[in-house]
Amino acid sequence: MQKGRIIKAISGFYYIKDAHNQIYQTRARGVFRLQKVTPVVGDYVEFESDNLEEGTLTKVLPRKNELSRPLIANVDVGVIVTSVVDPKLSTALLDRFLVHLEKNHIQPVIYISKMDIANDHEKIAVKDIVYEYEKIGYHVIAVDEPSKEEAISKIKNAFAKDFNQHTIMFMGQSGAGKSTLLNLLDENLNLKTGQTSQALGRGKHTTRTIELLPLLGGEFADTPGFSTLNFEGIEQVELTEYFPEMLCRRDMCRFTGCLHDREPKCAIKSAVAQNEISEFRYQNYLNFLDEIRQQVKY
Ligand SMILES: Nc1nc2c(ncn2[C@@H]2O[C@H](COP(=O)(O)OP(=O)(O)O)[C@@H](O)[C@H]2O)c(=O)[nH]1
Ligand SMILES: [Mg+2]
Ligand SMILES: [Zn+2]
Repeated sequence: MQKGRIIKAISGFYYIKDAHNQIYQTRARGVFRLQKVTPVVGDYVEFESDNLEEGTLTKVLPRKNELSRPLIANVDVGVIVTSVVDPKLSTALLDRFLVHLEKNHIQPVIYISKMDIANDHEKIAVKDIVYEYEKIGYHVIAVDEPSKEEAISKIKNAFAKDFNQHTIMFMGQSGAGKSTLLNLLDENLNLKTGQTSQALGRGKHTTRTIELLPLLGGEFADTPGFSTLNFEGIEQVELTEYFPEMLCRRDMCRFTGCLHDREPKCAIKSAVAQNEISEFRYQNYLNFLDEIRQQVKY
């Protein structure tokens, strides 16, 4: 029995990479159909093979997480790419991505692009935002260096620890700079930039297969993730868990199950009043809560 990880899946074949970076072509044993487990890219698996072309995938090991669009398992880190300008930075969108990452136990990293074309006013606004997210405990990367070489080396260093031995997904609005960032991190990737087609991948059925590729000591999925960004499957009471600065204060609310909305003696609302929780994060939270309420009506 051998162990490895599925890095690619095409028409019934699973490509498994072992600890020595050897890639085996395998097929899944029929037993999977009975067990209702469909192996996906990112799965850690057991397999049997005496050559590189005709292996048998025998077992899928337990998953840490599992995303449906794109179909991938065991993602550790989610890099949210958001530009200062063009498109303008929106904390509402950023928080939406953060909620989805938190829900799936994926460690977020926030990368702010296009610092080089921001004016002084915009740069100051970004500093405030960076401060707020760092206060929560998030890793934020916003590099503002006049020289391109220095900027690149700073960005690589900033990411190094997040990437080491990890599986990374990139997400963010179309045009935010995902492909540009990936090209900076690995010039051999040569991804096309300025393409608007992939957007969030929403709706469009794409036949493109996902593949895990090496990047700075980790692996990344070449399809920037999260197509659906609504709050389907998230309950109102659950939302607090995805705002770390609220989660750690929740037990101090007067009522269990407090939604921090109209309830009295709410620790979250006091923290907002005392500037310990930022007003804009709380507003985004309330808007998301409202959206979840509307969803329930269906
Ligand atoms: N000046 C500047 N332009 C950028 C930066 N990042 C991306 N762009 C430009 O923004 C556009 C969209 O970038 P792209 O990487 O294709 O975004 P994606 O849709 O998220 O993959 C392209 O024209 C890029 O050249 C940046 O940090 N600085
Ligand atoms: Mg792109
Ligand atoms: Zn409360």
